[in-house]
Amino acid sequence: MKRKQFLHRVGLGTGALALSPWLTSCLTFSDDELQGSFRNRLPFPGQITDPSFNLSASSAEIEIPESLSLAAFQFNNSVPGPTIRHVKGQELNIQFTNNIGQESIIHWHGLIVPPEMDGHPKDAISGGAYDYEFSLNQRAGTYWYHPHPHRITGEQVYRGLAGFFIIEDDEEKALNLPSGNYEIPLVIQDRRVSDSGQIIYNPSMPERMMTGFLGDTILVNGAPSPYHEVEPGVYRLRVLNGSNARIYNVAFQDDLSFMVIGTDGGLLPEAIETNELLMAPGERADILVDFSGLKKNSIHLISKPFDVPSGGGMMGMQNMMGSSGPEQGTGFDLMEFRIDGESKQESVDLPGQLSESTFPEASSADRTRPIRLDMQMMNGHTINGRQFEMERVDERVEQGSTEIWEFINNSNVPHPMHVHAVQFKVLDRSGNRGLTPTETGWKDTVLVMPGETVRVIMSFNAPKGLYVFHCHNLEHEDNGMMANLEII
Ligand SMILES: [Cu+2]
Repeated sequence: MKRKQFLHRVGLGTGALALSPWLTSCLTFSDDELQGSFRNRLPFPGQITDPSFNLSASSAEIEIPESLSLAAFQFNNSVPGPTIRHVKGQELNIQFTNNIGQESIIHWHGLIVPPEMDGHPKDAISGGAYDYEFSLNQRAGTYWYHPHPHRITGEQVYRGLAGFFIIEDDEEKALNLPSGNYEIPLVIQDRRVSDSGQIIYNPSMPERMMTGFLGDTILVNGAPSPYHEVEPGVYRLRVLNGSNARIYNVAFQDDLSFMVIGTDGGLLPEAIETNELLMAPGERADILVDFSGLKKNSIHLISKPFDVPSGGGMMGMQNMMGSSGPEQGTGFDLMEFRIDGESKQESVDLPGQLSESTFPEASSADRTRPIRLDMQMMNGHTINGRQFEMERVDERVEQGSTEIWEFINNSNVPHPMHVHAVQFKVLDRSGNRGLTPTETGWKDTVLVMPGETVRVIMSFNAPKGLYVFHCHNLEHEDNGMMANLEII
C-alpha cells in the first residue's frame, strides 16, 4: 500500500529520463496534496559527548511511522545510532558490545586511527566486547560509524547500525556557522517495504552481484515522509548518504541554490554555490541553505533525476534483474521543510576562505597505482580481477609515501570507492562530468561512474598495519568488492 503511494509519487519511469519522473509528479499533485504527503516529524538521534562510552548493538522489533515495522539492529536502542560528537584532540574509550547474534565490528568511516581500531573485518567478534581506544587527530568534519564484518555489512547497516560521528575544531568554530537548532544532521536511506508493511532486506543474487539493493521508500533519520519546521533563516545541513546502493542528486524544489561548505574530510577551501549535488553511498556534504525570502512556506528536499552512463552498454539491467525499487537515477522527494515564524538568528557571513588546506601536487606522487573495477560474469564485481580474501595483502604502500590511485570502472554500474586510513583529493575524472563541489575538498569516498577513470592523490600517514579499501555499494562490498591495504 505504502509502496504503491511512493512509486506513484516518484513515477513509474523505467529509465526514460527525458520524462523526468519528479517533474511529472509535480504535475500530478497539487501543492496541498504534496504538503499532506509529509506527515511525520523529523526525528533526531540522541548525542554522545562523553569521551568514555559504550556502544551496545542489539536486536529488536521496532515500529516506524506509517505502520511500518523493522526487525532492527540498534546501537544503544536507537535507529539511527546516537550521534557521537567530540572536539579534535579528544582521546576516546569506546566499548562495543555485540548482542545481535551475528559477528560484527565497528568502522569509524573517515577517521584515521590505528589498524586494530579501524574495524577490519578480521577483527569481527561474534559476541562479547571489543575495546576501542584512539584519539581524534584530524580536521573537524561530518564522519560516521557503521559495522564492517565480511559479507554481512549490508544487512547490518540496513537494519539500523549506523550513526553520525561529528568532530569539531577551532578553525571551524571561528566561522560561527549555524549551530544548535540551526544545524541539522540528515541521514538519507532507502528501504524496501513489503505489502504487509515490513522493511525487508532480501537481495537477490543478481542484486548482490550487479545493482545492489535499491529500496522503494525513503527514510530520513529513520522516518518515512518526514517534515521539519524551520525559521526563515540560514541552516547548516549535514547530509549523509547512508544507503546501501542508492545515489541521490540532492537539491531543493524550484532549483533553490545552496552553498556547499564541507564534505567527507571537513570544510572545503571555499564555499561553492550550486543547485544540485550528487551523493553516492558513504559520502557526506555540509551545506548552507537560506530559507528566508522564499515566496512560500514549504520547500522540499528532493533527489533530482540524473543520468547513469551505461558503460559497456548493457541497458535496462535493473529491470532485467526484477528489482522492485525505482531505478538508479530516478528522481523523487526526500523530505519537507516547513518555514514559519521569524528568524532569531544572527547574520551568517562566510569568509572567502573557509579553511586552510594544502593538497598534495600530482607531481609529488611517489607512484601511480591502477585500481581496475571489473565485472566477472559468475562472480560479480572485482578489484584488479580479484575478490576479497581476509588474509591476502593486495596493495602494500609505504608509510609516509604519496600515491595517485587511478580507479578505472570497466563495469556497467557505479562504484563509490572508499579507502580507509586516509583522506584523499580527487585530481580529475575522465569524460565530461568533471568534479562535483564536494570534490574540491578532502574525500574518503569517491563515485566512479561506469566507463569513468577517476584519479585521487593521498599521503599514507596512518600507523603501519592492515586496512581495507572497497566499494561502498554495500552489496558489492559484501560480495567481495574489497581489498586489503597494508601500510608498511
Ligand atoms: Cu561497487
